[in-house]
Amino acid sequence: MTAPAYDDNNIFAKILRGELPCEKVFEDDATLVIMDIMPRGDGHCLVLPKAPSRNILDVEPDSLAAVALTTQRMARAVREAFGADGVTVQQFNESAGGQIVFHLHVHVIPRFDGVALKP
Ligand code: DGP
Repeated sequence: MTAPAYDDNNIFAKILRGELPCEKVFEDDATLVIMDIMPRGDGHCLVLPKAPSRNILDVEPDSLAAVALTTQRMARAVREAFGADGVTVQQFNESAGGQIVFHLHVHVIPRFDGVALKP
């Protein structure tokens, strides 16, 4: 099945273009990390590639590699910054896969023993 086309009117594309505000955590040539506006726990942030891709199904390898490296960097950073016991890394693809915003992003969420994520 052919993947749907990338729509550059999505919210994260607008944030990447500077048309909408965000709470920026980290940025390099290929990725941007922002705080999630609906956090499921303290320190919940999102890793975005700067290059347009809808999700894991259409992302280019270089962009995916950059996202993976930034995700690891953020997982280590939030564990340290929040004194977390663990880190949840989560990513959704297409509506059936739970995706709501159609620009690839990876959730990075600090976790604490005995503390459930907010729904
Ligand atoms: P999902 O595509 O299922 O991973 O859900 C989208 C996530 O993006 C959700 O956790 C809320 C977050 N989000 C939605 N709109 C915005 C926004 O305008 N700014 C930020 N920072 N996060 C957003």
